[in-house]
Amino acid sequence: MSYETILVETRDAVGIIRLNRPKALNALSRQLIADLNAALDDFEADAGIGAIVLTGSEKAFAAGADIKEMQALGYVDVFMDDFVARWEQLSRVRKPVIAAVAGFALGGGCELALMCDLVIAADNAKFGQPEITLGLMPGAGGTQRLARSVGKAKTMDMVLTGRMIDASEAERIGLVSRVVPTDELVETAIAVAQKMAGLSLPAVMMAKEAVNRAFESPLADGIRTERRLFHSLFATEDAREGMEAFLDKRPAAFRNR
Ligand code: CO8
Repeated sequence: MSYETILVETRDAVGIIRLNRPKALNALSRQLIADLNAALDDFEADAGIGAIVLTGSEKAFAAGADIKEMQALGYVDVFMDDFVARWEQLSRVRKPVIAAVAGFALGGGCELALMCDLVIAADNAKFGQPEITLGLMPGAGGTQRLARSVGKAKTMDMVLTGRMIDASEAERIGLVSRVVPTDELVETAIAVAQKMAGLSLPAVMMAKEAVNRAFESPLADGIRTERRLFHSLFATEDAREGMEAFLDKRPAAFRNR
């Protein structure tokens, strides 16, 4: 399937989505979000895909919502259309999604990265929530996911001033998992995704669900969810195989991946 604003490919069991509006630094237009959602749906439904990588170009992961499109909108337009809701589809994907971020990840671009399960950054990456400089504020989780991810001090600093942070600061504050040289970014992200895709998919999906509960529920509820999911994995053939393989000192051959 080909799209107007993204490039899609698969590498073994990994689905790769590359945002591709180079002239607008991958600004997140209505069309781009529609294309992204369609590609995510396809990978989610494809039993052969175990993990997804979302990336952009070396210059920009995404420079935010498309300001040219937004500029034409009034309150009733954005309220009735609720276009932010469509962006949230990424946060509902059940398979693991890795953001591979080089260049600018600003505004909605930073928020999109925050919806992914882990962010791998190139050493030239820059993260920011500059909406305040437009007379706006973050609208796709930038005040919420960012605060839960890096805490109040850095979130207020970024959201109230629009200050961009570089990759090393982003790693220091826990916004990104790893920083790698720019020319190794996509291959590193694909290798991490391949590692995940080689494991038991139900276990990976349940582990993702459990970690995400930590951001949505009180501790006791999160622990209970974790316990129930942990118990349920004992019903899978993959868990039998994983434990047996360890004791046999051989690699596990998971079937549900
Ligand atoms: N929207 C539309 N076009 C953009 C955007 C954008 N966000 N960012 C860059 N572009 C375009 C520029 O207009 C320019 O186009 P043209 O060549 O036609 O003039 C082209 O991309 C290249 O940009 P620059 O010439 O500005 O490149 P520089 O290298 O000089 O600067 C920057 C790069 C610093 C990234 C600069 O482009 C910039 O500041 N961009 C805007 C960043 C921004 O403010 N982002 C936040 C947008 S608001 C937002 O994301 C709200 C999300 C809330 C959720 C909403 C849900 C829908």
